[in-house]
Amino acid sequence: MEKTWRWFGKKDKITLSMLRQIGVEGIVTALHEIPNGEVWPLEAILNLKEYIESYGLRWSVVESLPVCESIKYGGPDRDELIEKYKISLANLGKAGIHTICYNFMPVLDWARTDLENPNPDGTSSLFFNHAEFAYFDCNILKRHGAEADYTEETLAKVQEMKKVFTLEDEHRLVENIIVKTQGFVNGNIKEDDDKPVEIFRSLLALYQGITPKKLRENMKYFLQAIMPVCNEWNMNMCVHPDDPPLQILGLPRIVTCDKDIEWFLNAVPNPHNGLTFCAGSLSAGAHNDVPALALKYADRTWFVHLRSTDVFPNGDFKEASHLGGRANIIELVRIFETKHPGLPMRVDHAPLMLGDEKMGYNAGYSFHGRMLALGQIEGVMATVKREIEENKI
Ligand code: DNO
Repeated sequence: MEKTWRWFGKKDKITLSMLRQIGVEGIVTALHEIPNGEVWPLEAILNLKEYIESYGLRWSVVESLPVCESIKYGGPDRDELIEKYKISLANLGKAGIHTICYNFMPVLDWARTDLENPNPDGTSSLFFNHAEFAYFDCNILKRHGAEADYTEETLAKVQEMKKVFTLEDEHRLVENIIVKTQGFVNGNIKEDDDKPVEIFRSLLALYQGITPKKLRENMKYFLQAIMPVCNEWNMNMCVHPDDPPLQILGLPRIVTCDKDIEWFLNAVPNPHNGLTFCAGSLSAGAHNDVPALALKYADRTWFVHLRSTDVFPNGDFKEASHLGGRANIIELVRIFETKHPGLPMRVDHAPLMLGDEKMGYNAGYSFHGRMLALGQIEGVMATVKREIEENKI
């Protein structure tokens, strides 16, 4: 696998020369300054590509070329937006960048309730607490009918929280769930927006009446429309699974499990329509057998995110060590190295450690934590390489 790293552009405090020193080969990035829905000009793509190459690295993957909400819910301007998307894709193809990560999650990209959940060793990790999420949904967002989506046990915990939660606790949940985890990935809510909850409510309203079936139709419509450009420019589209792979906030979520993946791959049976195999997202659903999914979908995978989670009996989950948790990364490396060698791979969502917490990195994208994880994965890759050379697998 190619060792890649998500880098947030020239403003990222983690510089390309630092990445070169720690053995990174490929860069995963985007033209973050271009608002969602606008065309990515060829010149801007080439500029960034040359900059990356001047450090002896390559621009391996675009993460993400965002799909606008209107394409997802099927708004009146979706054809116009798809045309723009096609131009951006062709420009990336012309520049020699062929792997595109995107997602089809309505409104909320990934969701966590705690960005610094302490570990006994002094590091901290990302955490998803169902009861806190329910508190946000029922008491802060005040979504109509939200209570019906939670178990009695969870609602009882929400009642307990109500007795002790301060405004500060509520602010922290809003920041974690819809601001700090979202601003840098999907642009729906930015760090300096003063009324994030109101903005979020109006975004949710766009999906009223959009069933999973409708969202699937819209995904198929989008994929069918862009496939001619993908064929022409050899563009591999790889959808990121929903994170967590569960139904949340009454929104339709359609990339959560084996059946979902099978559906979208068969709906548009072109190899350019593929998957970002995010081991961590998939592992956060107790219904997913992650190595079995890797075996089944390795040939339609174009990009791999390696991370893992521990899922607790009540469904809460925490980001685990890259060598632990339920994703089984060691087995995943074996599967991808034998079934689809050479795929770009990046580590994801590592702990905050050794001063990372003071650096203001984007949530989940620490330096020391990711560097440690990359070292661990390199060790696994070297071991698997040896196993292959000695015909042991
Ligand atoms: C979170 C990321 C996601 C991912 C997008 C891809 O850390 O894995 O935000 O980049 O969903 O479109």
